[in-house]
Amino acid sequence: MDFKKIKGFAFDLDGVLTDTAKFHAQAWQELCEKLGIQWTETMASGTKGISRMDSLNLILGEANRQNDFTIAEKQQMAQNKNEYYKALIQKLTPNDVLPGIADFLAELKQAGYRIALASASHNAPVILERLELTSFFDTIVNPAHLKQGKPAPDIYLVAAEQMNLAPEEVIGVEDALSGVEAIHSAHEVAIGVNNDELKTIADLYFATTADLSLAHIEQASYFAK
Ligand code: B16
Ligand code: MG
Repeated sequence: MDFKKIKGFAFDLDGVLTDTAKFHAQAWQELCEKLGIQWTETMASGTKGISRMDSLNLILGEANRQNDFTIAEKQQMAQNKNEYYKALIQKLTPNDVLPGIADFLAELKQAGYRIALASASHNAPVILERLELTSFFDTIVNPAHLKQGKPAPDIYLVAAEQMNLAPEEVIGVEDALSGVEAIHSAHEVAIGVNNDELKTIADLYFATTADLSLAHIEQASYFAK
């Protein structure tokens, strides 16, 4: 990768800016209990980064219950899960921002990089507000306007477009496999964080968000493919 080409960063939210995965999991588990479905590790990792309805379909598929419900029933179930989730994220405060993220965003802003949010979550604007991070972002992609969710490239292509940049000028930062796949399909550079699975898949990998800095990224970029 050519670090000098980079002019903007697109951030995933859940798992990168804050750890809302635990709240998503808690809300899905609440729904699963009502349906008599056992929550599994495959469900926990598979639902990361993908949309609410794709997550529900994955859970029902894993439990062999994919043909048990009508579309209207599934919509109601997804809505119920979101109500549980919305109650849980009310508890978020700036203390829930993951280590190093606020400093890294400030460094990017100071250095003149454009910053976009590329989260599949419809709750992202509320979460950014609760974390007091909204002012760092030049633009937020609205997932409701996308044809396909992650791992399709749409969200990262729109993030580049909204920053007025070519995909090659953008680094995407992700914690989920589906997200890194989306970044790569969009022909952007992928930084993986917080998920060992991404070590060999992302272009650059940092075990913790505390290590994210322009100096570290530039240094690591010399060794990247
Ligand atoms: P919502 P990200 C994703 O956010 C989550 O990782 C995923 O678990 C969730 O299903 C999806 O947002 C949709 O969220 O139900 O709030 O619209 O990782 O892309 O920031
Ligand atoms: Mg994520």
